[in-house]
Amino acid sequence: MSSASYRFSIGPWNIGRGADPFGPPVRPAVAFDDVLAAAVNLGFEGIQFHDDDAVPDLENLSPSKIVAEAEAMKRKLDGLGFVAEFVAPRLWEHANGIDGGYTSNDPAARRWAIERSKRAVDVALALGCDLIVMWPAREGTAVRESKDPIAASAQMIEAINAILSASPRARIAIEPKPNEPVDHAFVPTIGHALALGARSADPARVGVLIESAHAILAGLDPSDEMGFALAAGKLWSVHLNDQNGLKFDQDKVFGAANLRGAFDQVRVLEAADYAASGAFIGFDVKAQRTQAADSATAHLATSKAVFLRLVEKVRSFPKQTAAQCIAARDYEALERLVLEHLLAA
Ligand code: XUL
Ligand code: MN
Repeated sequence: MSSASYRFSIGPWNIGRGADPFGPPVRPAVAFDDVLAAAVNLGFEGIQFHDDDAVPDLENLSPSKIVAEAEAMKRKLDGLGFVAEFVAPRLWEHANGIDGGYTSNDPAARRWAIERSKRAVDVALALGCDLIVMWPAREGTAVRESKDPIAASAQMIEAINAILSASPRARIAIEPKPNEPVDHAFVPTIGHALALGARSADPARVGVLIESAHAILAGLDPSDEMGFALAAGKLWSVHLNDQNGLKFDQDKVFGAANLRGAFDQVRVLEAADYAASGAFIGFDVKAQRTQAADSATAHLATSKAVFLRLVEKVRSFPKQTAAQCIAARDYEALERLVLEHLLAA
């Protein structure tokens, strides 16, 4: 079993303002420097970026100015002992991406999406990281007949190849999600993401980021999704969180809805020695709308504490007894063993 220690990462959007579709923000905006201060307090060493988290207003900057600003950000991170984990092109908030980026029906929007993604590669390299996270947010449909799924698949591969060709160092971690903001996404599961990667120009540079809630929204078990990716050497980041059934993307505290499911995710990460791979543990969790501003990082602290408690639970699990249950095919006894272990102080 792994003795390596885990590295944790945070994205600025994880300290949100409490807005939801039915109400405006309820907390003041958190300055990026305050996100870094929170990361220090929480013991997080990696920073996850959208391209415009790292270089605000990049749509209005020249490519050389974008790189200069990203380099300045890297100096700030270096000074505080942080590393950039990844950069994700934020296509879904821009007007050009209103009907999707890579799979938009508008060829000019598709060209924009690819150009912006190449700029995200520039930002990543200037920040000293090589990982691009592709969350294909609006790559899908609200009206099924509005797009051609065969063409969409080819367009996704075209975009992946364009990003790979931007730098021989660039790697892509696709973060699938089955719905929201679209009704049906073109890349809903890890299987879809890995299949696209396999069909790309350089499969060795395409992997995945698994978010627990996204797998649950697809009706899948996050730990099995992780196992599938780990078996292929493709799990390059995780967004651990939780989700209470099939509804809007809740980004709940890790383990808050299904502690046993969280245990199983930690179990598979431990079994694969994920920590030793150097990849980060991120928590894509959201502070509740009711939370006061001065304690709006509690959801991150709790997620990390639960994760570390579950690492201990996995390491202290009575594996020999479990193996005997399995050998005897006494899965009722195994069920009891797991539940007693989770309930034990
Ligand atoms: C959306 C989601 C995003 C990505 C990064 O559901 O998970 O936060 O992780 O943009
Ligand atoms: Mn996520």
